[in-house]
Order: sequence, then C-alpha cells, then structure tokens
Amino acid sequence: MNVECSLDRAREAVDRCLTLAKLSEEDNRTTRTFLSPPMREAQRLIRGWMEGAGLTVTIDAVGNVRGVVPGSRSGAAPLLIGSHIDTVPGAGPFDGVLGVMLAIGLVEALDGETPEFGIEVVAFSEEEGVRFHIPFLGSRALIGTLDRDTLQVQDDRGITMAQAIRDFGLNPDRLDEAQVRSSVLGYVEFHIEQGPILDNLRMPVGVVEGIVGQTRLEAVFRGTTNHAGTTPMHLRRDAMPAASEWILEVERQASAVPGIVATVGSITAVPGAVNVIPGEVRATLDVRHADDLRRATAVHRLIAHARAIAERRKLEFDWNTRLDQHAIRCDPALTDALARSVELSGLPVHRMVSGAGHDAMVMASRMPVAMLFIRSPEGISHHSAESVRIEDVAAALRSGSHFLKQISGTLQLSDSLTARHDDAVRHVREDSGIDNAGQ
Ligand code: HGY
Ligand code: MN
Ligand code: MN
Repeated sequence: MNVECSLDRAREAVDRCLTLAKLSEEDNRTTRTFLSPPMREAQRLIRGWMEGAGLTVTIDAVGNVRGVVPGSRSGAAPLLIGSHIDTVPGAGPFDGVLGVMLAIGLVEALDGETPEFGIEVVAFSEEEGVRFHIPFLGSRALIGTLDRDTLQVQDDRGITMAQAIRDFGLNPDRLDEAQVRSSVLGYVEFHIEQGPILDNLRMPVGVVEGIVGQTRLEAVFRGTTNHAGTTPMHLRRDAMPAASEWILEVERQASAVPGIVATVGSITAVPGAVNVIPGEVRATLDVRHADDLRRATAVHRLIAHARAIAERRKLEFDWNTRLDQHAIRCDPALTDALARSVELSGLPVHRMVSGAGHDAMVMASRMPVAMLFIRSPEGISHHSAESVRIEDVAAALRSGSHFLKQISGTLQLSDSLTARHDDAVRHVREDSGIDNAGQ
C-alpha cells in the first residue's frame, strides 16, 4: 500500500469513525453502550462497509458484527482483526471503532486478492463495561467465558443481560455459537494509545508488548440515613465523609507505589438528596499495574483501609469485585512481525506496554495476540477531544498491510509448526500403543 493510497484509506476510516460518533444515546455527546438503540444503526453501517469490502457478515448472539473472507488455502487458520464499537459516556470518536475501520480498510486494500489465510474482522459489541458494569462481553463470547450466570446480571434499570439481548432481537440461547471454534493464526488489534507516550516521543505508531492487569470493584460504605437539619454531628453515621476519606487514601497509596494507577470513577450517594445524610455511598475503584502481585497487594491494602475507616466511624463496609483481569504479554512472534512491518513502512519502532485494557487481553487466553497503537495527540481519550492524525492512521494501514504479507510468510512456519506438532503427537501415540488399544 503506497503512501497516497494509505492516506486516502485513512481519511475514509476517520470519516467512518466520525459518522459512528454521531450514533449516541445522548444528544450532546457520544455514548453508545451494549445493545443500546444507536447500536442498531452502527451495526447496519459497519455491516455495509464490511460487505463492501467483500466480507461475509454475521451478527452473533451478543451483537458482535463479524465479517469473514476465506483464505485461498483451504483449511488455513484465519487471522482475526478487530476492536470494540461501544463507548464510555462522553467518548471520543476513535476509541475502539478506529481499529474496526482499519481492519475493514486492510481488507479493502487487498482488492479481492484473497490472502492464503482467511481473515475475520470482528466489531465487538461491548468492551467498556458501562451498561452491566462487566467489561469485555463481546470478546468473552468469542472465547467462551461469558457464562449463563453473567447473562442474569442486571443493568441499572433492572434489565438482565439475557433480556437486553432478546430486546435487541438476538437470541441468548445461541451464545455458544459465537465461540471461535477452529484454530486461528491469532488476533491483532489496532487501537489509539489513549495516553501521552507516542505524542511525547513524536512517533506515529507503537508496538504493544503487553497489557497491564486491572481490578475493577465497587466499594460500599453503609451508615444511617437521617435528617440533615435535626441530626447533631456527633450522632451521625454519615457514609459520605467515610467514602471521601477512603478516596483520598486511594490517591495517596497509588501515588506512592511506582507503576500503580488507581481511580475512583464514580460515586453514588443514597438517597442522594441535599438535605439527607447519605446512609449509603457506593464508589467504584479501578486499579492497574503491569505486575499482578503488585496490583493485588494494592487492592488488598485499599480494602483493609476501607474496613478500618468504617470500623472507626461505626459504619459497615462491603465490596464486590467486577473484574480481576491479569496482565498479558503479546505473542513474541506476531509482535516481532508487527515490528518488522512498522520498519518496512519506514517508521521508527517503539515497543511499549498498554495501560489501557483491550479485547486483546481477553483473546490472549485462547490465541496469540498482537497490538499496534496509533498516536493520541496530547494523550487525550475517553473524552470528546480525542483525536488522531490522518498521517498516523495511514502509517498504521501501511504497517498493517506489510503485516498481512509477513503473516503469509509465517504461514509456512505455522504450517511446519502444525506438522511438527502432529508428528510429535503421532510418535507419542505409536510409542505408547494408544492407537492399537483403540483409545
Ligand atoms: O478502561 C480501559 O482501559 C479501556 O478503555 N476499556
Ligand atoms: Mn475505552
Ligand atoms: Mn478501547
């Protein structure tokens, strides 16, 4: 893909992201959560772009939009390329969707020249965890870890996930069919960095070597609801100052441990009226670190501190963990191929770890994964000011195009790997006489 062509395709990918950004549950900002009404039009547009690229499209039981082009080599394991199409409240136009638009652009750039391996482009219906407070629903459906119990989790309006799927016109009983069945070459995700590193380094793209682990939980402080005017201060069991004390401790502890980031992103007071002492305060916590033990230790310390605050203030404290996602390493072979592709595009290679979570960390439990970051100017994301530069998106497309050619080359390797694997299994079976025993 030459520079001119990549710039045209980059403009088209960005235009498509800006079109999707208008599809929102809210008038004045971009908010598109799991199987919400605007997701229907988003699916329709994405389906059209995928079909225009020659992909055969299906929509699975959780609303993932999946486009497939078979490989010219029958039986060759496909490569999955994807990202998510849901957003946080008040999102920017590129988080997630840019990766899907780049995947479609790469298939369009094949101009009908079917690669030896097949390609499946996946637009995941849910990664952010906004509606049901459980993230990665789309990618978890593909690897088979979205269990029946989770389908009974309710959103803030009391609608279960299964009901939300049915309300959208899909069938939760067909969840199993969403799973990736055959062997796959791997999963690749293109995504904006969402942080300041590439912008500070003045680099267009970054090769991701790993993704930090993350814990998401809800902390609940319970006291006594009472009248704000008639309850003397010394007789109160006010949940708000307790939560406030803890939130400051979250910031203090996270600032004291290198590599830890911790965020209280939302707080809810019950009953939530100006003249009522809150009897209950619910605060969400997001803790991340590249090392899982450091992360677990930080979470443990913060829970112990919350307990101590509650005890001193004669309150109750409870918490529920919503996500405990371990850190992952990207596949070295795929990542090296991606780094070579960046070099072949005439770009500097910067290897880095992702502080943001991505579907790649879920897919990594079932297949090799690789990720390419695109610069986030001023490091802004999860905000309407999120942006990209056309020339950086074009650089990612050229790198992706080289990558697909490299993977073709790797196919020989992966075939010989498969052959060697099958040989080894055959020897073991022959030596141990399993086959004779008909086991
Ligand atoms: O929260 C994250 O890291 C991602 O943007 N979902
Ligand atoms: Mn996000
Ligand atoms: Mn994202």
